[in-house]
Amino acid sequence: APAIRLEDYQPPAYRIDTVHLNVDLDPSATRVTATLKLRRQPETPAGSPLLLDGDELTLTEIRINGNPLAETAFKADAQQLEVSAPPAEPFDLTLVTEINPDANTKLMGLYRSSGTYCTQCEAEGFRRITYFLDRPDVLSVYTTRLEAPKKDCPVLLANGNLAETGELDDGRHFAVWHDPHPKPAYLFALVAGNLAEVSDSFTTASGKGVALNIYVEHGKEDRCGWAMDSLKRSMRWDEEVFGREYDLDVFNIVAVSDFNMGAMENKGLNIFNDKYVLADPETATDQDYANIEAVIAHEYFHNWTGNRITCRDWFQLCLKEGLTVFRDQEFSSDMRSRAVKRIADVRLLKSHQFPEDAGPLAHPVRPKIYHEINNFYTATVYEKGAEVVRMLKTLLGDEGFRAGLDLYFDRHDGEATTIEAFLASFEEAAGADLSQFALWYEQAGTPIVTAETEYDPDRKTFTLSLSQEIPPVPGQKTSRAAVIPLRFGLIGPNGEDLDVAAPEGAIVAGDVLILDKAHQDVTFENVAAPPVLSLLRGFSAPVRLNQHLEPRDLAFLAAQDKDPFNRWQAVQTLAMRDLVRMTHLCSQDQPATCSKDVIDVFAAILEDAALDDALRALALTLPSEADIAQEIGKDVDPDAIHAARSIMRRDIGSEHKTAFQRFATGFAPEGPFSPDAASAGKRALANRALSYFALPGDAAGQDTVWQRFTSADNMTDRLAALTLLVHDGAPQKDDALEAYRDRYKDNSLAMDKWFMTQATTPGPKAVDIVIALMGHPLYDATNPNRVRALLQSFATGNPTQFARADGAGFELVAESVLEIDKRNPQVASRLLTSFRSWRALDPQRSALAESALLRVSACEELSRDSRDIVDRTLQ
Ligand code: HT7
Ligand code: ZN
Repeated sequence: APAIRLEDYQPPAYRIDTVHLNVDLDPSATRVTATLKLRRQPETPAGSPLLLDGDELTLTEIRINGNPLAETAFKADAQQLEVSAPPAEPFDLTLVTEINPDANTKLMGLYRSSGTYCTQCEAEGFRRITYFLDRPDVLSVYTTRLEAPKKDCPVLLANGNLAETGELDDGRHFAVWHDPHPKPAYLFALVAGNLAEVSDSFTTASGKGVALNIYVEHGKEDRCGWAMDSLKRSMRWDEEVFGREYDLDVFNIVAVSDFNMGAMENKGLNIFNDKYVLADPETATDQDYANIEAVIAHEYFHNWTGNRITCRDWFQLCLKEGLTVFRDQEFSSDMRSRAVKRIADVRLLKSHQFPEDAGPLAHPVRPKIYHEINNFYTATVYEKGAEVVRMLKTLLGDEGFRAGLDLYFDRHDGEATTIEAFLASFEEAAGADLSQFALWYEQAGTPIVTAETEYDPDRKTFTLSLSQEIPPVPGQKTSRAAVIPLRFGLIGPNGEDLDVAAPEGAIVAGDVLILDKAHQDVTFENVAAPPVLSLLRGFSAPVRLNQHLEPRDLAFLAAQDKDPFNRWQAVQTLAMRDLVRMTHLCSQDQPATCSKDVIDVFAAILEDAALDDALRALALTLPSEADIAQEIGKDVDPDAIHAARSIMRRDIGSEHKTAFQRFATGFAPEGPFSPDAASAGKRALANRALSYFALPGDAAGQDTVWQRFTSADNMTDRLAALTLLVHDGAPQKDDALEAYRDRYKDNSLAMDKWFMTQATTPGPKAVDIVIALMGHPLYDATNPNRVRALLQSFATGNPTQFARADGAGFELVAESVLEIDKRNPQVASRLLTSFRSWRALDPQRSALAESALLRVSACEELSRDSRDIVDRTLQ
């Protein structure tokens, strides 16, 4: 496929002002009649050909201003329609296409999920419905008429407000939806099916009533309460925090069970993966509740950041995604504990985005080139994109940030725009120069910030020497210094932040130091005694911090830092250092034990009753095996990492057995289940403690886990217990798996957790288990959630078995990619990204990974999606 480059952007030659769609639904032969009001752009010479995008389309009729077009006047193939000499004046183009929803296994365009017709048009799915200028800078007003048998499809939905409904002959009926807000085609949606409706309402700040509906398969109505509650809170929050009101009479959400991603923000008609809608205590974990709240909010917030103001081209994807992730993170922080949310977000960033940015798939937050846009819905665009917005807020302060965003909304409402326009609004409103800051959008790779300190007891000065560099990444050998806001504190001996004086201009907002050169020294005067530096508080920039702190300083920060993020970070750093040391010992078959520093810091956390429960649970969580692999960086031996981490868990657990027992068994929230953050925090702490109390091989401990499993009144506890039993190879593991399956065999989302638990079991049987489960009657290789639960979790959550020393794990995933790619390229290419860190493995393993990748690459029929990933991964 040809490369698409940002520098080649050209505005469209024609625009489409209105779109009238008439969709006559049929499972295998849906007829779409599209009437487009086209307008030649003043810069386009009269008579210039009109080129419309298509994908797997069959054109059956074409008319201009009502007159059928001569065969010589157009060329249509499955991919493109060319009208050679369209009228110079505005004209109506009518197209009739026929499509087959049942045969659409890519889940892009119009398809059926469990009998329900639904669409997914971002990024380029609308061209699978009709020929169109399928690009985000063509904004049109849509009117959609749907027609279907009433018995099969009592519910007919599209974007906007309902304009008309009516009955037709032969048991058919129709509905007309009109969306007054001009939008790009990627925000188009329709849904038709036999669905249950859960309704509520919302009154906007200016007093407008909005009907809220969630549509789900019949029988799932009572699992929509949390999603509806999250939606209403999101709507209110966006009014209160960003001054953004909703703008249609109705907001519809539809949950479907076959969906390539999490959800989609189609105007007025969000379509969701049912995983991000359905929840009750019996089937959803606390994490599921938090995810639903965040995804509902995210899609709702897109109404302003994405829909009212959209992207000029797909290179600007972070304009809507980074900003909207930032907004949903802020929402969740306000709904829950800010510190806990920040730690969770940074963990995600470090575990997903940092490896992406350090490997062959690295790209800037705003890429400059792509072959397949579907492969750019990445952690870099989303998560790093959100971090860049967060830094903007840190640099400009709350007021400057809000003023910039208000200007952006005012100035660009109804437009398709760019990162430059976004930054210009902040420059103007806050009086800032963001030209150097803009590098965050241009440069790939994670900057490494090195910090060295020196205290001069005679002059009473404390000097901080900072430097930054980005290691080379594909296509970027050198880099320029970025603007890095470093939130910091100098902590005195009693744990108080010192009130220190620093040179003019180096510091903003009291506690943020700006590093904007390759090297920079900052000297603080009148510092009475050597302080401990707490740097990068709140993870104020997406960088790797290289700062040597003595174990006693880390222990001090873990106990004293007033910044909860850095307290957590100090525990992680201590544990990580020790895990790396122990891994080296394990890889040489030498005895390894956990250091006293780590044992002691865990004691301090356990004893600190003032700490938030959820925060305490996080502080007691060891870095993951993938985190350790990332820290080691080269010649990675996943077995040694697993061994080291298991030893650390054992040593900490046996050392603090009584304390862990206390939390494990006597700490459940009281009363009936509630998903609120405080109750979830208690469960998180109890279950974390249980994992240290019940160590592998400890019969009494595992009996406690079995009791928890059988007596749990909620999914969080039940799944935590199941995972411990299965992953630790407890004698009760088979009984537990069987009991779980019997309980949940009719609930596919709950069964996904069963598949996932088994797929992530460390130990040599995992590959065989996954292969056996692929033949399980409840596994369905055509459903993306099932594939993610079994294969993606295996590839990303079972490092020792995916990277098994005989290559069987790589083979399994490569074979599966080839199989899935024939049906659903997006799901296949995402699975393929699990190979992205293959070069960091030890030579034997990396050679095996390479040969698996070459096998994939050798397939001539590979989709554009998978071809792009495999080529870049091997480069
Ligand atoms: N904006 C949505 C992206 C999305 C998507 C992209 C490609 C293929 C399928 C997709 N489904 C949803 C999701 C979001 O960020 O809100
Ligand atoms: Zn989004």
